[in-house]
Amino acid sequence: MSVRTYGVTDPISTANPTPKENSLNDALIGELRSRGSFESEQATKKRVEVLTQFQKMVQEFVFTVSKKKNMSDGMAKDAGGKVFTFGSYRLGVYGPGSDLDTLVVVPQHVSREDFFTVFAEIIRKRPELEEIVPVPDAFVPIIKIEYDGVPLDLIFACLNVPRIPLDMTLDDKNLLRNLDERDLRSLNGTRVTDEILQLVPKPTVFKHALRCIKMWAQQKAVYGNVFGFPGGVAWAMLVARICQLYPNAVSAVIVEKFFNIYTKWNWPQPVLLKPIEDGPLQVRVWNPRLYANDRLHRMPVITPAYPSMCATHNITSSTQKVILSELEKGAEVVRQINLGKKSWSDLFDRHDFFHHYKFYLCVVAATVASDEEHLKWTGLIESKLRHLVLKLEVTEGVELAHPYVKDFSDSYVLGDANPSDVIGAYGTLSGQPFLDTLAKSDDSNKGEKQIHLTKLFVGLNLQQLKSVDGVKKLNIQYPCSEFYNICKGSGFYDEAINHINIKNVKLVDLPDDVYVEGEVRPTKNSKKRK
Ligand code: 3AT
Ligand code: MN
Ligand code: MN
Repeated sequence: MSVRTYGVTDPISTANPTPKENSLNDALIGELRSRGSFESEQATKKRVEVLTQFQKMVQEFVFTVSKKKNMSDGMAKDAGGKVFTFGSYRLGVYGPGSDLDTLVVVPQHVSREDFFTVFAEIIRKRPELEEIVPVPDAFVPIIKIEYDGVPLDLIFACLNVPRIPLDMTLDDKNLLRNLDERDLRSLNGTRVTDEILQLVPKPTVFKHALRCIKMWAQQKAVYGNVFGFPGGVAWAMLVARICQLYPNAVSAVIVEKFFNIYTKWNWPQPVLLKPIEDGPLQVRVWNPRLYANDRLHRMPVITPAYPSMCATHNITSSTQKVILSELEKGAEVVRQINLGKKSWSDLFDRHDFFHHYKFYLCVVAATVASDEEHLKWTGLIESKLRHLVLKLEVTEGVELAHPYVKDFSDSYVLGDANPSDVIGAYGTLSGQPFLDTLAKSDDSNKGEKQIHLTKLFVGLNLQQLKSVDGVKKLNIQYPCSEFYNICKGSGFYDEAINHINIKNVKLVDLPDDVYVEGEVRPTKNSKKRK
């Protein structure tokens, strides 16, 4: 039995699992396994090997730069260098499709520029390297690679110390003194995940419960920070808090309590894993008493590592309603599972987003230029989508604006077609015949002029607008034009190649590709609507 108290209150119950709970837990893990949540032992061994190789490459990198700075062999060797991980791998909830999120930590005399030149050169020499995309100008500068079949996200942090030994840890907040903002951001991922793991009583129980919650959230389309839902780290902290409250429970019980507790949670009371700490930096720590902005957070989930931040600041009034409604449904399913009337697989039923609403908005982003140009443009638009949602939420007649957490993309050969005709047809069922007259991009027509298209959806719940002389029409022109202004004013926008357009799409006019295999699309005659 665990004796230490984890978290900001005493536990609710320290009971050990009953035989029934143990068997429910076995069933849960079996269900996760059959849905492909876990990767094979061999694939995991491969990840460990790749990390070992990168540890060596990082030491070679630091050694090379140190020698260039005229250090002796001994000093250059002692300068060290170390890889840390973060993301799903570090949390122990990675699957076959996961990448390896890796942080490279180096001593003070090695620069970010060295990372993108000297270190990139060391990687490029390896025969295992399949692809490398350095993105030095990103908010968190990154080198994305594919190495021996494993995708890696490599980020970089330089600490204000002369040596980074192999037993180095990142928990000391004094390490953050006098660091560059980019180094601080890079360190944050590892520092947060490391703390979360230290703050849960039983890591394995936590990991299995989190796998379940992640799978549920993904199936219900309530996973994704950019779109206004909790992301991986936020869901992890939400699960971790339940683990603290039930330190001896098995994962199945954690999942049950998760739904019971968060459906009753007194939002905006924050979810904390430990008391918020002060620290040595001139940076803001989350504090709703001090900062008006922090008081706006609807479902605050606070990161434990200094400087504590709200991981869920993107949640809007609509996405909160959607999350709470899914939590309610989850609580009911779990209740039925406990009664033996349902099984875990019922918890993972796919959402009905593309059946549920009468009206949708379809945001179409298009680029008549390279794939990379389009990627930049859609990245921007996705990151701004929640501003459209926020504007819609305060529009008269809109009860709910529900953003979908995934985009859909296509590329065509433009030929003689007019981009605005293509964009006009894109995103609807009725526009498909016109699109079918164009050739889809493939390897054979790469030299011809291409149009790349991406669509995003927002489901709308509308209330009838009554005015003195009858029913008023909903006017979404204002939120849409505001959204266009945000996107076009962003510095990413290139008038010559980028386009953005929002259209109303009725349920029966949704395009076919939003439905997955085996899903029957709604038609005019199928009157089934909730
Ligand atoms: P997978 O198993 O890899 O799908 P994950 O939780 O590891 O799930 P990611 O690899 O996408 O997800 O992200 C890992 C962390 O990297 C999460 C977040 O702290 C950080 N991160 C991801 N995308 C961004 C971004 N665009 N900007 C800043 N930080 C990011
Ligand atoms: Mn990852
Ligand atoms: Mn990643």
